[in-house]
Amino acid sequence: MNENEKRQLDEQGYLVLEGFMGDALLDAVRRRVEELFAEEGERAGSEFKQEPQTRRLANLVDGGPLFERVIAIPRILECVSHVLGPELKLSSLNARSANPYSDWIQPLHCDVGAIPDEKGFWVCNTIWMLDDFTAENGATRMIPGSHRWGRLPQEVLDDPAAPHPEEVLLLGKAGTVVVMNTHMWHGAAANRSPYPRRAMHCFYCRRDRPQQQYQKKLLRPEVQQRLSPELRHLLALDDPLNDEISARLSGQSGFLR
Ligand SMILES: O=C(O)CCC(=O)C(=O)O
Repeated sequence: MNENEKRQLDEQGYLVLEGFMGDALLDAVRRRVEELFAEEGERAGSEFKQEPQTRRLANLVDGGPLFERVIAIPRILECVSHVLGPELKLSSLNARSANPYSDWIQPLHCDVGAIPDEKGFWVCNTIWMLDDFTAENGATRMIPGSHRWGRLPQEVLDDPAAPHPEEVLLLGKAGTVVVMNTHMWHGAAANRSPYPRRAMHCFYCRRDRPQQQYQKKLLRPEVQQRLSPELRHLLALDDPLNDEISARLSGQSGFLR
């Protein structure tokens, strides 16, 4: 990372990497995500979370070797570790597609309701644009700098779905990846266009905090068996601390809600 990138992430809370995915990766992720939406049908995302007028997929590391590559890209991990420090792990890998002509506005939130603690930041998401993000199609709204406020939007705002005076829309071309300190207030806007607006969310957290999706419970044994030591570490598959905190908090479902 160069100094400008570090400053942008520190001060604004997000960093835009234009064209990061390249055509081949973008095509492959789009194709696999649509296959999984088709396979899972009505129940897509239901094991974790369903949202009005939105298609969702959860537990994507289980969705094919492509995703095992995505979670471990060094340039992305470098940016994420700038936020979290070197002791990080995958929290979850999801996809989200806002339906055409929807009026659903996702309330401003911080991921997993996280407030920075005495050690600092502990959540960092990356948003992978699978379609262009435009002013019409439900781009992510963000409040730059709010990762430093130490408050959750639902504690402070009368209506977290209402327009915010400091909001900025995250616009960009398909293939862009945005590294986002998700203590920063954010939420998807309404998609008023005729097309779906798709994104993949590759979400990381500090190792001393629970995973949003307890990978050891959720990944099929045959997937776990083929993973390299580096991936096992990133997914915290052999980590007693993770077993203690993630297993305890997510219970039988494996999902922290
Ligand atoms: O897809 C987006 O624009 C953001 C979604 C988001 O923040 C979430 O689902 O928690």
